[in-house]
Amino acid sequence: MIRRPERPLLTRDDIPDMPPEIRDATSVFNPGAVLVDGTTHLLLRVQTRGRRTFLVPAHDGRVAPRPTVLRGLDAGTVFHVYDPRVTRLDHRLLVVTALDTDRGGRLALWEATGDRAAGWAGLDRLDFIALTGDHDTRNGVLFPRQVGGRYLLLERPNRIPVAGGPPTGDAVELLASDDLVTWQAVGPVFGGRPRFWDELVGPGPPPVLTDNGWLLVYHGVATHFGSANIYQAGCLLLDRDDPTRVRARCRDNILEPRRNWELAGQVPNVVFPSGMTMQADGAVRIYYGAADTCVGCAQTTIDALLAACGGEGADS
Ligand code: BMA
Repeated sequence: MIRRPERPLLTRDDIPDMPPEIRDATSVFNPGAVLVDGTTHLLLRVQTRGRRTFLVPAHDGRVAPRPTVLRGLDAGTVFHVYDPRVTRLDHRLLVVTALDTDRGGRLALWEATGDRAAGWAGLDRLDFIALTGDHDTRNGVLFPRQVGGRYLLLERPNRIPVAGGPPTGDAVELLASDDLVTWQAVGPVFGGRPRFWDELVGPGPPPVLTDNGWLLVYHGVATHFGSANIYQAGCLLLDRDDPTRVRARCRDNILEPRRNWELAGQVPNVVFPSGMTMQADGAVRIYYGAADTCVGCAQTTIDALLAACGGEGADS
């Protein structure tokens, strides 16, 4: 993967004040991404000095003047809505976000319903559709098409307690739905690999259908470095018709924190892939949060990612 640009794509300096919600933003990271009519639209996670979280649309270096309006959220007490993954499905833009609630982590599914003429692909307004369940979970992402007549979603339940922090997890699972509202568990998909780069795992951007199956970029966390967890990116291939079956999986990570802005920030040593677009020329762009502080972009190709699933070619 090649960082393009070499510097952060977006930093807090790119976030205009949006009083009363955002003044002098602290950080911008973990964006969703989607290509609409040739333009890459991002949905940014912006954090304030009050450690409040807002979603903000952006494209081509332009950032919307107002945070995304969230309508109809029905999930009790919600402290934060964060880490959006944007999926284009049948001409709809659907978004899965994590929720930080008084009962723990949940996943919410939304539809982008803003006025497209406003220029933000509808991402300036999200209408709540449903929670994916009532269990503690994070890192949800919707497939871009139905499989076997059903909608599919990957999630990473939070089943591992963490002293002094929210629980985490080392297993990604598949859910299915007929109507996007009620979700049923299908089964486990992949887990962490203890003692290696991806001990904890979570799905990243929406999976992409290739001739070899569903290509999924995910994040892995190495936890065996004392207090310094290292967040990296990797990829694997899931069976086209039965995405609970892993066909191939990278051995090495494909992107790891190496630049100063990935190594240092609110949370050090983090690259967190959350958006991915495929350009007409075959280039793949992966958008990621760096150190929970800014947004990076790294470029590769589908072929290079497939090769990495076969164990070849990590050089970044
Ligand atoms: C994960 C999520 C992400 C965050 C990452 C690193 O568990 O909370 O939002 O970027 O940790 O702090």
